[in-house]
Amino acid sequence: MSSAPRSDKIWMDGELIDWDKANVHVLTHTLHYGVGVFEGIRCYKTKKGSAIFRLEDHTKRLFDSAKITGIEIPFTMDQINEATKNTISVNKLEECYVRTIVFLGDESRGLNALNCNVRVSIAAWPWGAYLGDEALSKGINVKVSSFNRHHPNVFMTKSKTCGAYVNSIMAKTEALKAGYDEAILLDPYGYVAEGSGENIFIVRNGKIKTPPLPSILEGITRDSVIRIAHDMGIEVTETNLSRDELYIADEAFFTGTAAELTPIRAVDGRIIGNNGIGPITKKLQTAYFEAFRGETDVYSEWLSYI
Ligand code: PPE
Repeated sequence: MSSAPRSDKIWMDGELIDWDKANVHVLTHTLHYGVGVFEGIRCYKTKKGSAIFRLEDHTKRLFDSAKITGIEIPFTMDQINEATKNTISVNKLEECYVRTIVFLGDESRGLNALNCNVRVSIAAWPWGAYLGDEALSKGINVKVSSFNRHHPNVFMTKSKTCGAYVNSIMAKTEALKAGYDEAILLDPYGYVAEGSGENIFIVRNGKIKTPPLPSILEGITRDSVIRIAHDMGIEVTETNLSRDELYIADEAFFTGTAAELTPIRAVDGRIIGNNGIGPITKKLQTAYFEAFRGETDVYSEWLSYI
């Protein structure tokens, strides 16, 4: 049996079933063509119990992804929100990662997907630091990928489409095999886009810059960090970043549900700042962690208690 983290029950098409019974047929349409959409969500332990971070925003993005991809989800947003909470509570998980996926069944062969059933599953499992235990405190070593991010008219970049992640996985695999921790992908025009599963920020001369939306996923952590930085009075500009601007940044970091707020300590062998976590990155990381742990009242609307 796999040693990957797991739990007891998975919500599938409206019912909670045993983890080992949550299977699909080999002719499931999404397995062949990647037409499906998903979400990654985290739930954290707080003083007032476990709380899901920005659940409603993740569910809204799931429905937006489905709309973009042309899939009609056979549940309401409220039903998905409730099912997410139930999946966490039935598995008695205090802290976990939630993977919701909308996929197409095995009712038709070939590219015509119109007759396939739309299926939904929600799984949750304990998941620690995404990029390794030391990543959050010491930073990671990254490489600009030889693969580019999608043009918005090739893959819809606002949708978390399953098949789009072939591009991310090729970039990640290339980076890992070359001895790096993660990849940064440039957009089709040559500007910095994002990590394989993270948005990216740099700090230069006390100001924060992050790539604009067209070629990237509209990250919920990205949005949270922009709000936190504004609230701290730090300027954030959404602007094109060139590869060499990464090299001369004072600080750089990734944001994502899985990666949380991970400092970048080197890019393509160039040390960034102090080769660890920079002071502004540290301040933002602390504030972000306090927000999801329910320690800051101003961000309490981001938490959905189980
Ligand atoms: N860009 C990409 C390409 C991406 O996949 C993610 C999330 C982000 C940016 C950040 O988005 P957000 O989580 O809303 O802040 N990547 C998810 C999947 C990771 C995986 O290994 O699978 C995640 O972080 O859950």
